[in-house]
Amino acid sequence: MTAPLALTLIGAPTDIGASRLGAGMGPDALRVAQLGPALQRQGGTVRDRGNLAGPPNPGGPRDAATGLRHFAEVLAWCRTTHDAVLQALQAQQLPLLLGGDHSLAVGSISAVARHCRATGQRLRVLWLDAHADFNTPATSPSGNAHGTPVASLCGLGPPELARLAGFAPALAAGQLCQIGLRSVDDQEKHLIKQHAIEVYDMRAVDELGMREVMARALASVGADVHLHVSFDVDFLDPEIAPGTGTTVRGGPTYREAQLCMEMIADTGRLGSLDIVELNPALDVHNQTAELVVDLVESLFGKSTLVKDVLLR
Ligand code: 6HN
Ligand code: MN
Ligand code: MN
Ligand code: MN
Repeated sequence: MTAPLALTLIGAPTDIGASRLGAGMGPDALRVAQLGPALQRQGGTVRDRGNLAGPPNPGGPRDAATGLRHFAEVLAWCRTTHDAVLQALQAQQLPLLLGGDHSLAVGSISAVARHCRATGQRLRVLWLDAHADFNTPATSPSGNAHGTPVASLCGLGPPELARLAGFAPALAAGQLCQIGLRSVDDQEKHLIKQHAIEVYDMRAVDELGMREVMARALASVGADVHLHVSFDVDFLDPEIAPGTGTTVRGGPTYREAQLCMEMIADTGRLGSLDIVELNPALDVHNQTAELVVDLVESLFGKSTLVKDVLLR
């Protein structure tokens, strides 16, 4: 890392896109787990701009017009998130979006795509998740917007979300890589195939190992790349990370998750991050938030390697 990192924490306290309530408490759980000081220890300067404001979650069924639950409120949160993330990027800051549920990634990644188009950087998005989040309102089994952000970013579904970057699709399929998937709806599988998304599901992690998966996922990441990581806490195995709304067993272990984060750090190209779907209402003594802070330290270069000391 050449210049010291200037990080901006952006809280988005909402569960607007989820069926279970509680992800809105995610930003404060991360603060309680000392995310800011932990990042500072990695040599960054950290500014916490506090929490964004947005509409409450009205709950209720799908809107007839959009097929999503309370679409207007989802859109309001994504717009506010987009504006805050873009502002941080334009101020040469590295934005860390503290969700909130995963629908917010339409806002953050649309902003990152817009920024990369303006600066001429190549964008690469790593989507760490148990789920593909590739439903459209037409395919969604739930009507929950947190199951649809990847489809929006690929130009599908409600145009207000798909065009948040000012152009659509915000992401070309080749810019996206999904890792850790193990719960993908049938119609999502068809969309993933149709869009030729690069996917390393848990079967791939089992067979290739996390090291080879990450080597492949990061192979194209050179000096001209802005790397965005969208980290859904349910990526992690629920045995170590119970504090999230849609757990699926059989996820990465602690060591696999650490290696994933360390290999991303090694590229030196991390430019923006979402931490989403942390739900303190489902957690035990904030352990999931503490685990996430531990992993994010590795993502920003904390090394436990003895070798690093010996080579210094
Ligand atoms: N997440 N595929 C399911 C749905 O309702 O579309 C679950 C989505 C979970 C989304 O965890 O971000
Ligand atoms: Mn997700
Ligand atoms: Mn998920
Ligand atoms: Mn989830």
